Amino acid sequence: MSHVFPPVSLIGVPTDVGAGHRGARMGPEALRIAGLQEALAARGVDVVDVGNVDGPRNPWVGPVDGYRHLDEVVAWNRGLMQATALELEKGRLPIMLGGDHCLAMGSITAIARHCRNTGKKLRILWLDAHSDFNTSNVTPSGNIHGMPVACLCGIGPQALTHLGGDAPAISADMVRQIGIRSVDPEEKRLIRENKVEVYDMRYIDEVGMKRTMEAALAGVDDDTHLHVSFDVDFLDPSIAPGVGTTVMGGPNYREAQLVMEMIADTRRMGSLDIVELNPVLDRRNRTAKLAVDLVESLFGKSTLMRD
Ligand code: 5AB
Ligand code: MN
Ligand code: MN
Ligand code: MN
Repeated sequence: MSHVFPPVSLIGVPTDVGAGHRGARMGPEALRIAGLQEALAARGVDVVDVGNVDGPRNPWVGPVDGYRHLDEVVAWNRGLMQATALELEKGRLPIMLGGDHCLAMGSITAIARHCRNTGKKLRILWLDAHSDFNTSNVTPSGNIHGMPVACLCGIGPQALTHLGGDAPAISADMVRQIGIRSVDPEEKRLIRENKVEVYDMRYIDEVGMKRTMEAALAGVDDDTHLHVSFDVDFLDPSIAPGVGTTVMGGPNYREAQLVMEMIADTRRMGSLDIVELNPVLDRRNRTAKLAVDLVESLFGKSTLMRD
């Protein structure tokens, strides 16, 4: 193998309290059954499964003051923040097995603090059909999985913006969003106001995935911690049906694989969220298997003779 990856810890986060569909809570098991740990071990990665973070059940009630299940989302993220910090302190690369995308608040809050403590620059690649930059005033759904980037940037309820003590956990200039094709009107305004760098599908169509990734990875160096937040709905629904919020016109298999290979080539990935996988909506665990395949590419599996 061309290079050795850091040891990996799989952290299950069986939550769907942030989503508009139930079922993402089964995502961690689906990823395990699809053979994530075995696939990484077969690539020579030292990988342990630390089990699941605990959190409250999904009460399945409507939004209150623009937030659905806010207390539950806070509780899940407090637990995950601690679990993530523990693995980072051991020098391990945490992989969050989601679970809905609200969990990125807990993981990234811990990762950002770790970067501050170790003097690393943080770069976040947000692979998603959605920008996840809504607030309680503008959200069309109240679903908090549509709000994590805004909350991490300090825009949101105190309980979520201050998960790690101080706000904001990150600044918008750390974020690169790739694959975006569904942004709510007011969310668009917030994205522009906060100057989030977005590589939407039109950009990818016009410029190509290779140059998109070169732009998104520009400036990543030896002192960078690269965090990948992989919302499975990033992928075109024709290859990834097992998600709650499908949007047509996403990256195909080859484009997605190139994304992962180019991230692997940087050798700077320090953490990964795999989110929004919903086994209830999947067919024969196909989307979970695809996610595992793409994670193998993130860990250096190449289609070409480059190993
Ligand atoms: B996901 C929508 N913008 O806020 C909203 O899957 C969808 O984590 C959010 O990207 C999708 O409800 C959240 C319409
Ligand atoms: Mn999404
Ligand atoms: Mn998302
Ligand atoms: Mn979704």
